[in-house]
This record gives sequence, structure tokens and C-alpha cells, in this order.
Amino acid sequence: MENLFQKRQQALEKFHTELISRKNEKQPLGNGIYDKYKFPILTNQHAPIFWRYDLNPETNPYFMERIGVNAVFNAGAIKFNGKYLVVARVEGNDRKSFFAVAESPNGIDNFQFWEKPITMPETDDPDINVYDIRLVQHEDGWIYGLFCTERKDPEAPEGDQSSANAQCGIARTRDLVSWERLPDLKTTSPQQRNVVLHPEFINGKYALYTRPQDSFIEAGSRGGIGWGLTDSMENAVVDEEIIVDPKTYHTVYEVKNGQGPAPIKTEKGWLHLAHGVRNTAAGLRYVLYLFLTDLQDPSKVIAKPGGFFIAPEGEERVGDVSNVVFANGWILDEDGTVFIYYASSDTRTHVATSTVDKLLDYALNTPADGLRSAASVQQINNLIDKNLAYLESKKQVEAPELNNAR
Ligand code: M1P
Repeated sequence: MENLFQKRQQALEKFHTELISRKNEKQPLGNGIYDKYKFPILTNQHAPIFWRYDLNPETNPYFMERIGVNAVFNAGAIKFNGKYLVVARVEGNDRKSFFAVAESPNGIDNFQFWEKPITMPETDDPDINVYDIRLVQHEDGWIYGLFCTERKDPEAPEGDQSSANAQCGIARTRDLVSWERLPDLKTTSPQQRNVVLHPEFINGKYALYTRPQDSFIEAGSRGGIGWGLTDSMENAVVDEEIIVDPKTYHTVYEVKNGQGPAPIKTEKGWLHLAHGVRNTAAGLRYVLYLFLTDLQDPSKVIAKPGGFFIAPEGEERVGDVSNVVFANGWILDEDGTVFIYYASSDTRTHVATSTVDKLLDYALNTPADGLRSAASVQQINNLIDKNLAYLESKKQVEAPELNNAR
């Protein structure tokens, strides 16, 4: 038995070491806006062996997995003490999610989990499930983590074991190890998900991006990315939400949408990453889109490219909830590189890299959604005409006599 235990342990440790130290590779060509990478940065297999296996041969003679990790996805992100940290949503085989920090020296590979998952303190109303944390280094000096806290709907009729209530949980930390839990956000909406703290004060108040929703899954009569102010995060209350970016008919955010990570401040405005959801015969499809808001008034959209920014491709399309990409973390580096951490199909986490300059170029020069097929054709014709005129002018410059003699 000792032999079986040792064999399995050695094989698994070899596999795990190779996996977490594997070099990532940029995918060739790309679209010029961002680069995707060959390997996901985190999967369920990245979870440390000592989280999952009892390492004592006497109590685990078969070297059997005792606690399974099903998925590692939807990660918040922050650069901290020179390291690229993601705080992933780790989901066990029991369907419960929790948060765990994984650290990389370069932001694209070699992500390793810290020794233990985060022990998130609770309020008087215990969370049933927590997920999708957004990390924000606020100008008040704290690092905040805003996440979804889900509890069983107390109004659910007898026998209904799936109706739930989603609200915004709030915690803060200085080191990502010990966290202070604050009361959940109060708004006038029945439920909330995808709530994100803006990194700066607005008129002396904390500003929040919200996603009001009628019920657990459906945004219903509400929805859109909302915006509201609160005097304090120790007792966060938003009395009035305005919709900054509404869901819109026949777009990639027709059914619902939600702010991704906190926006990045640039010279030309606040860059936002968000997810949009539409319905199809095969179920919901989640994609990412980008927009820019005014520097002085981050609730005012000033540029918004049409369509999606990142959509699921290849193996990203398949997983526990297929046809989904979702992002709640990105990191702006000192040199202008942006590391976009996105998850695919509620299963694994990937990175894409770009720069602030490229993202601004994309935000400011991609045509907006014309909302009709005819408008899309017009946009392509405009580009073709511009290209034909440019090619013609180049010919004139390169061989003027030849062209004039014709
Ligand atoms: O399953 C896809 C996503 O669904 C929810 O997002 P939203 O609230 O916008 O519908 C979340 O549960 C998210 O974690 C999940 O990835």
C-alpha cells in the first residue's frame, strides 16, 4: 500500500510542479488590440495538492483525493509588493465558492496559490456562497473587496431549493491575508450583483457601479450598469442609482450586463471593461466589451465601441457554463501594459495583454454599434471608401508620372 501511495504522490507532485511552472506563450497574430495566451493561467489542477489530499499514508492509504476543486475562475486582480496577484473564485466539487490568492512574478504564468485560501469573515447573516470579488486600491488607503454574497431566498415557497438572493458583500484589507468584513451594501433594488467600487472619491463620497436586478438570475425590469454614491463604506447605502450603461435591444448586452473590474484612469477618460449577455437557442452567451467614461464625471459614457471586445473561442467555449467569458480583474503596469484576467465558461482563468494606448485607440476609433444591419454595412463601406482613397493617393505619390500619363 505504501508503494501505491508513494507512486501516486510522486506522479501527482511531478504533474503539479510542471503545471504551475509552465511558461505561457502568446498566441500568434492576434487582432492587434490584445494578445491571448496558449495556456490558462489557473485551472482546478493548479490548486495545491495539500488542499486536496491527506498526505499521511496511514489515514489515506490509497492517496485518494479527499476534497475536490472543480473550477478556478472569475478572479479579481491587483499588483501588490511587485507581484501580480489574482484573487480567484475557487469552486469545490460541493459547488461552494471561496476566494484564494494566487501570485505570479510576471502576470502571465507561474501563478501559485498562497498557502491557505482567504478566510472571509461573515456578517450576522452568514453567506451561503461568495464569488466574483473586485479588488480596488481606494484613495482612502484600504484595499476593498466587493463580491456577491448569495443566500437562500427566505420568501421561497416550500420545496423550492434554488431561489436565491444576491447582494453585495464588502470587506477590506491591507495585506490580502486578514480581512475586515463590513455590512453588505444597501440599495433600493431587490438584488445586486457585479457591484464595483470606483477607486477615487467623487464629491467627497464613495462611488459604486451597481447592477440592480429584479431576481437572482433575471435583471428583469432593472439591469444595466448603475452608479450611486455613499457617504461611507462602513455602512454603505446607495439611495439613488442611475443607469450609466443600459442593456439594449439587439446588442451583445441585450439581456443583462455588468461592470467588470474597477475602471483604469487614463489621460482620455476612465477605461471600463464589462460583460454583456444575450440569449440564444443554446442558452445565454457572455462576452466582454469596453467603454470609456469622462474623467471628471465617470458616470458619463464618452466612447463605446460596438460589439464585443473578447468572446469565447476554441476550448474557452466549453465548460460548466458554456459560451461564457467573464472578467472582474485587470492590472495596469507602470509601463502601460494591461493584464486582463478573464475566465472562460465558469471553469478556468486566462490572461490577455494589451496596453493603455492600444485600449484607448480601440475605444476611440472603433465604430459604435449602429443598432441596425444597414448601419453596419454603412460602417464597412465607409472603411472601404477610406481605404480605396488612401491606396489611390499612395499610388499617386509613388508613381506620379505613370498615373498622370494614363
Ligand atoms: O454563469 C455566468 C456568470 O453568471 C453570473 O453573472 P451575471 O450576474 O452577470 O449573470 C455570475 O454568477 C458569474 O459568476 C458567472 O460567471
